[in-house]
Amino acid sequence: MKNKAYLSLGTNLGDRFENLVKAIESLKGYHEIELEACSSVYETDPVGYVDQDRFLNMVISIRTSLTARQLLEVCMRIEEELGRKRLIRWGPRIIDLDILLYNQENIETEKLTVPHPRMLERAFVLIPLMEIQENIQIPRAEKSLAAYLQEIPDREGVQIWKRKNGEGVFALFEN
Ligand code: GSY
Repeated sequence: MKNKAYLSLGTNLGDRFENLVKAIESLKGYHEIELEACSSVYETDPVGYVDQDRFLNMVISIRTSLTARQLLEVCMRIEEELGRKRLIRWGPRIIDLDILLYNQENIETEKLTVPHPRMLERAFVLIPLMEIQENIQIPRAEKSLAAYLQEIPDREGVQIWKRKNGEGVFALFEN
């Protein structure tokens, strides 16, 4: 499959780990999507609206024959199937599936902006992304990911929660 995309997953409601597993299983259920790599799972302090529970976050890379627009629709469908309700804009959520990167493309439409507009400001995205691809090139970025990360004050709020290749149910994510 010719396109490569990176997705960010986040959850802070219900059984957070199960939400991640279900989202990844759903993505793998599409024959147009091939899971390539998963980061570890991180527990992270909420960013934005801070009066809410801690998140589990991770990043995955996929290969896909879907266009970016189709991939967005798949992500939104999975969010809905897992029961996400959009109540408070930055508030608690069962699952959030964001497209970070799609090839090296710059996409700006009403529904989708890629690279994700806030990805370089979020330690909960940069840390798992760097784990799976440290030297990734981000369109229009002027510095390395490590340099962006150094500028984020709350990076201590991102802690490893389940290490990749660790024991147990995390193996579910492997191909
Ligand atoms: O952008 C995704 C939803 N979200 C998150 C998140 O996934 N993790 C953390 N730590 N804070 C967040 N704030 C929002 S909104």
